[in-house]
Amino acid sequence: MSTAPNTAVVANLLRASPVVLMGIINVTPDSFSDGNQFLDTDRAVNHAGRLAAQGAHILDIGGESTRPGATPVPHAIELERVIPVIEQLAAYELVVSIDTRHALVADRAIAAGAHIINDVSGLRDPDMIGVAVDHQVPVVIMHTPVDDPATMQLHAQYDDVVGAIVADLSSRARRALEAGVPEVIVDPGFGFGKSVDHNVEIVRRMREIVAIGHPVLAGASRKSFIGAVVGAAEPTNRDSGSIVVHLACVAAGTRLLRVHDIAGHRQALAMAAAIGPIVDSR
Ligand code: HH2
Repeated sequence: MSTAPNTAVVANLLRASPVVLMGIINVTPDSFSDGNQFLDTDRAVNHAGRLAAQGAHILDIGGESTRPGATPVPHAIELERVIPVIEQLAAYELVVSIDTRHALVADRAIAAGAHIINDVSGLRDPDMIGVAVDHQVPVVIMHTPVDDPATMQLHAQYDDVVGAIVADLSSRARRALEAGVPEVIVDPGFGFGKSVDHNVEIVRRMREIVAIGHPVLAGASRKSFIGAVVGAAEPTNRDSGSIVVHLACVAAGTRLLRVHDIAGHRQALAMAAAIGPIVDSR
């Protein structure tokens, strides 16, 4: 099945809502928080439906864990995991993103009904930009110092972490737009080749990433730096810390959040909105 391209899918979501929530569905045996919970297609589809009912605007389907130390998954396995889920979700009016570093997987996922490419490698696969241009789909470009989850924490060394992220995302975004990608979202890549202090500094200086001028996505949900700060070893016990990080990002102008706990984030954002404007657009 293929869908008509909607080149402004993210712009439309951003027009309709001050903050766009992307719900995480990892169809993997080994993701750090929900590994093995949604490896079964029906379970993954049901979870996606639950997140959509709770208010997720985008459902992010991934078939390869990229947690620190993870080993790569063959493309065939990644496809086996994600395609049946995307095909089922395509039957509903849901916006789906494919969380992959691989152009082949992105291409097949879009043909199956996905609308957005979410690439934690920042479009390093030489064919990825071509896939986005051919299908006219938006891309999320995430910062990571190297495209290698197994070793990325060895590269958590920067003179100026935010300066490095801004320079990297700016040039990758420019290249994608010049090649004809219709929409670009940038993401500082919480936890990808960053120490606890780096991640906290990114939150503190989020305005500098917003100032690049593209919509910003933050994906700190349940990550280990939150566990380190709050003393929660179990990822599912990090939702309160995740909400605080994400609200701080939103207050600095971040417009998209990639989260496990959609219901909790909806509640926090509704309360924040009742107090005052939640996205600082200065
Ligand atoms: N983080 C993960 C995966 N995809 N995409 C974006 N844009 N930003 C992120 O920060 C991001 C991402 C890693 O988290 P998760 O999918 O929950 O775990 P795992 O990699 O173990 O599957």
